[in-house]
Amino acid sequence: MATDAGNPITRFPAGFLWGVSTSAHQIEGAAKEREASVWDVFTAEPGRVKDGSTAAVACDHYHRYREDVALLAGLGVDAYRFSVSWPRVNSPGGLDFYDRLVDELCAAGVRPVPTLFHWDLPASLDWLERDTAARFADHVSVVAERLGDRVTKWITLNEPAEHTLLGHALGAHAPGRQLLFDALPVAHHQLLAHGLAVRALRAAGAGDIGIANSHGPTWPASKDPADLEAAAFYDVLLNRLFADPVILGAYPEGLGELMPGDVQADLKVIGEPVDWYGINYYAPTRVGAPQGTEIEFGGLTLPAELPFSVREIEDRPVTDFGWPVVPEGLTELLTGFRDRYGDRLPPIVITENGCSYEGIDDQDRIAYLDGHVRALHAALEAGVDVRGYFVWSLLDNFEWAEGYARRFGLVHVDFADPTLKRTPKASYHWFRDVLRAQR
Ligand code: GBH
Repeated sequence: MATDAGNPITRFPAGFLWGVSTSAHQIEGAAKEREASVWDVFTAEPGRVKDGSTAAVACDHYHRYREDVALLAGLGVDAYRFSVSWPRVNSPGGLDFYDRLVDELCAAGVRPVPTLFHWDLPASLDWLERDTAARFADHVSVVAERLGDRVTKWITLNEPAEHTLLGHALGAHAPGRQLLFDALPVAHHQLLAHGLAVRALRAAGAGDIGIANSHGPTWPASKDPADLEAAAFYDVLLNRLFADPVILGAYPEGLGELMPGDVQADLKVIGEPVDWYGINYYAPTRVGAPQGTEIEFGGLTLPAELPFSVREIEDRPVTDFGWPVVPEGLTELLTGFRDRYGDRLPPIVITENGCSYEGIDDQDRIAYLDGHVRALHAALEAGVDVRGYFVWSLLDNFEWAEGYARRFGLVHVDFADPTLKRTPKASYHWFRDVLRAQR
């Protein structure tokens, strides 16, 4: 792949927040020391996770967090985005773990940025139930009360879009439901949970609040009206359905009517102002008119009855996951957000960006990240207010339905080794040098 790697990356504004991200279920392990989540239940069902693995041990971060914080300190990041496991917080001693982690981070000079929900819902709860949103607000208050003296930057939810789509519409993720459009209440209840969490955090005096939403440009398969219409619909479902209510306090036209409850009243909660808006970016999606057949795509089976079809993006390198590498898609996405939301758009933080490749000398990951950091700078130059960038991920980890087969880490984890040996990859050293040059 052609890259500018080698030429230094332009300076970002002073105070720009550089970080890396992880999530609890994907790294912590110590599953016996907490309640079960929907992911434990799902993983136990045969055939759900491709390599048959579980996250019972994962990176054993729960016991090895000191070593991982040392890796963060060595990397020189400003901030670390991790998630707080709700089932762990519900369990005796669970909050103590996050208390220790936050202390360790603060001592290392790394700013803690917790996500309060990253897909590991307590197994006793269900996003089809409206009450789950209220339960979430209670969880948030408990965590904020305990950590709020040291944590000043918070993320409510991770990617309610993917949790709705993969978990409840297509059944590829926990809890494994295939409701297609009947999954829409799951989106609404998570968005309501977000709004209630913002209120709970404000009530606790917590500082800087955002969300981490999954977004990417939708590229129509052609200029044919049927393709344009299908692509516009996909864009509404994956992008606007989750951005509009948070940023504008409104659903895209036609969708509010499909949601449960007193939607207008709920939108007042959902549209509670945030301090910043987090975007997880991986790749654009090429979308065309339905083709009347099932589609195998990116490890998913998309049913024939969907009103769109997802197509390959050709002429692009792909990661080991098969996702196309399109750095300028990030610039396009961000300028598109600025154009769509204008003055209503809060400052943006890229809360995830990364790729899966094998190997410790991971030059392909360096090329991917280098291209995306440059594309981010191009968005800044185009006038988009971007305040931070987090790489997914610090460690190789449990990649959901793919198990341990996909490696996103800057640090390699040897899952065959009982000590789960961590080895910084070439990309770790590359990112450390990028950060040093920014100081
Ligand atoms: C995130 O989800 C999650 O927050 C994180 O937990 C996870 O480990 C990480 O990403 C890596 O997967 O086939 O080119 O159209 C990302 C959700 C859904 C983003 C699929 C990319 C399709 C890419 N992803 N999507 S493509």
